[in-house]
Amino acid sequence: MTTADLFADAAPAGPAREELAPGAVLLRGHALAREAEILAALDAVVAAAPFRHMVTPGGFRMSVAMTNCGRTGWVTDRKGYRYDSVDPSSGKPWPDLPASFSALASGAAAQAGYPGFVPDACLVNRYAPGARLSLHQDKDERDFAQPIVSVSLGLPATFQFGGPRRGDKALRVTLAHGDVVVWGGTSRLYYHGVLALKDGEHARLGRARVNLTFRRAL
Ligand code: MD3
Ligand code: FE
Repeated sequence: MTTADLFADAAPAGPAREELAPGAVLLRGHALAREAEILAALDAVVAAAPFRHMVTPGGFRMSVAMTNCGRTGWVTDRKGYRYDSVDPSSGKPWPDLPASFSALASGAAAQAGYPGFVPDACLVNRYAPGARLSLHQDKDERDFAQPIVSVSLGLPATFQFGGPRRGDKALRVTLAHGDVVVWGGTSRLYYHGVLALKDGEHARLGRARVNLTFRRAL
């Protein structure tokens, strides 16, 4: 038995740290070390604030189902996009950010070169087969100098990211269970989206992809 054999199961598929765009760092498999803790915390968040399909200001029902945890959460309805401390479905505050979520996000940000990142919001996106997120910018946060940390769980998805203008040529990258991407610096305002999820079965999450998006919103 060689050292390579011992680590065969734990080794990420590509390089551990990959620069996708200026200021954007992909940490392949970074969330796997805390997988059980993260999935248990996710179950507790979803039990307290169930997934729902929100409506865009233009009146379209989003194919991605969403919920939030943290001091504030991202919401959309006919009135617009915004952060709100209250879950509009229940009238109660969003569940607290689990300690395991905060530790994962802060640790990944530090490893990517953004020390001192403390998220106050976690948007949880659930994709069923066919669900997609069209090209957009994240502009509802107060301080664009703060990075965004994204954690992919469940089925793999094709993530698309371009540049600062909608028409900029977009690159594609597959994000798999446990992959973490930190978007900071110049890439923070890049257009990005997720192509329609391909059907499949994931050992832990079934026919779904879940993405945790950590932000400093306020
Ligand atoms: C690149 N979510 O919730 S996370 C979103 O996979 C969102 O659910 C996607 O885009 C998802 O707004 C992508 C990766 C991500 C998040 C924010 C970014 C990439 C980003 C901000 C700037 C550039
Ligand atoms: Fe986004």
